[in-house]
Amino acid sequence: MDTLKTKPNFDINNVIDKENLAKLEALNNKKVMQVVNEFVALCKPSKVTVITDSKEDIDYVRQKAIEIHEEKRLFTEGHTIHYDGFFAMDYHDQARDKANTRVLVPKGEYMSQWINNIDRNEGLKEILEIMDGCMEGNECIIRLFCLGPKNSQFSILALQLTDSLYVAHSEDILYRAGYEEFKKLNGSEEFFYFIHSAGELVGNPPVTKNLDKRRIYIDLQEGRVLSVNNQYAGNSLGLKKLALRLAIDKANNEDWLAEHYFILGVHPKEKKRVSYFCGAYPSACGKTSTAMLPGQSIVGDDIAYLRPWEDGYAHAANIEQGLFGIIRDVNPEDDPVIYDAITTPRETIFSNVLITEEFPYWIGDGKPVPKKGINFSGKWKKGKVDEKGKEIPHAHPNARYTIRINELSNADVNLDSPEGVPIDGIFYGGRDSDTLPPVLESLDWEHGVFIGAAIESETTSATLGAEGVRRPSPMANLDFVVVPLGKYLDNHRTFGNNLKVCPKVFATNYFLKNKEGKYLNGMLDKLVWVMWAEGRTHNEFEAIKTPVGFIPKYHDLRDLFRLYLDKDYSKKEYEQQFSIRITHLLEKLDRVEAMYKKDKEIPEFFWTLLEDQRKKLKELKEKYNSDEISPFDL
Ligand code: SPV
Ligand code: MN
Repeated sequence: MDTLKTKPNFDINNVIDKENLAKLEALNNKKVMQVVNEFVALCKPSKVTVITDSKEDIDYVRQKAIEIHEEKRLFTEGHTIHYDGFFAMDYHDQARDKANTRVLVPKGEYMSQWINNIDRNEGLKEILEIMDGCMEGNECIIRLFCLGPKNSQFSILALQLTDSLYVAHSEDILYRAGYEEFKKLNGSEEFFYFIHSAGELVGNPPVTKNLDKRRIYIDLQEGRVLSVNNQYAGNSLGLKKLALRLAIDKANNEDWLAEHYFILGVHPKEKKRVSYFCGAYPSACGKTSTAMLPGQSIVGDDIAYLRPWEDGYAHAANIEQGLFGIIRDVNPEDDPVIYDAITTPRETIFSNVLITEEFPYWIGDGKPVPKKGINFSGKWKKGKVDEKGKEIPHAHPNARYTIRINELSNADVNLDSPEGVPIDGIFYGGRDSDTLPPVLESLDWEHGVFIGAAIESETTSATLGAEGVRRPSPMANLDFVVVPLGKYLDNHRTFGNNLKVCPKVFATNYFLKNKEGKYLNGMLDKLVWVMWAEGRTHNEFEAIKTPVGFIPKYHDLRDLFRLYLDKDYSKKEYEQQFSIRITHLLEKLDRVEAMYKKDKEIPEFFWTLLEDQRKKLKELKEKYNSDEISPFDL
């Protein structure tokens, strides 16, 4: 490690002018001043600028991002392009860095082995050394936001220091302004804070140079996250996945939920009602396409807080107000709403796509791939390879767009409601070629927690390594859970059990295949599963009880396919999709058992449910003397 570059007697007054200092002092918050003093002294920017909720201040951020080349204007009004660091196809800053994101755990505290962690003292020493002088020569932007709707039980305030104008600008699109909210704190220390630095930059556009010193350390004790040497939003934006981790810790100590959920408004045809659903899906398992189902409304696509409400329901709020969405495969046919929003004039940040003649191109946009342009690797032309000879695609597979949800034609009317929305159901979706049917309902809330805990996703040809390997992904939240898994599952259990109106829980699987490896469902069929679930939350359909949950009856699905997709749904299709595959289900239980056995203090209800399902599946097998039982026989 280099020797520390600490300048003795660093005086913040040399880098902040009177006007900016006055903006900070107007917050009347000692802790804000203390955090700013401490980290400005450590990071040593040459200038400190405080951004209030005023239009002038926010415009300043937009302008500065362009001025320092972290963003560049495109042809369409409001559109800009930002690039994250790229040195080679396997060495870049184009995605979340799981290996270097760690929870700081105080000595003697237990942490699940599934959660990447480091001794708190050791981790703090390491990252504070890396951060010493990390903003030298750069401007530090101070921003204040509100996670969740304002003036609400959901609201949590957040202070962000960053030297990335792209970060400060993205947060403006994605989060609710909070400068005025901080004043209402009356000096309270109840807020999260995030210190971020892109570190030393190279090139034009300027990108993080020292990716080997990229660190994202989560300090639960202080309610803060320190993040350095990165720009990619999933690593850099305090309010996104970094705040989710702090919120999970807080929620698990206060009996509410902070989850990696979308929030969807479901509007059944011929009924005058809307029912709200949350959903958690591991990546590439259909989360966005479910949140954006045609004819429905979106509250959020990534992170939700859930709290018990006076009406007996759990209410959920989107802690964000924008989308940081994967742009791959957004085209007029598959995703018309988003495509329309990001190809017309409005404030939109594109990241890591190809630019030719000031227009963006991405994988799966439905257009011919341009022969050349500028992309995340600099000047690009077809056939370009990295230093190891690996072909560089025209746009990165994880390229993104950043927009406000209220710009979408399917934005839900309750997007900013301080009450959130009452939740009727929760979906857990995985990727599984041969085990679970396309939809099933849990036997009760606790079994629903089990279903969420047992989500698995199969690897696909899109990632390196063997195909079809199942990875556990509890609540699609494992990357973000910062409390031991046993505590997390128990918090889910008590949360639901204490509600007067408990959400129904559903498992979905859009990826079931037949023996020849062909998908058994069409892309749009998920609308039918969602509508069946919605009906179930209103006691409208009967169901068949199996050891692993309730499955739909044929005639209900037949009617729903007719009503929503104008499609004939045959008995044969139903039978193929909804048969109970005993051996596969037992093998899944074995994998779940093996994973959780490695952890301490997994609650008893979890093991009881596991054993109960195992026993009943075996009984079923004996009774029918068959390994695959048709739903018509049940
Ligand atoms: C995810 O990876 O779950 C995302 C994008 O939503 S990121 O901001 O990288 O977390
Ligand atoms: Mn996410």
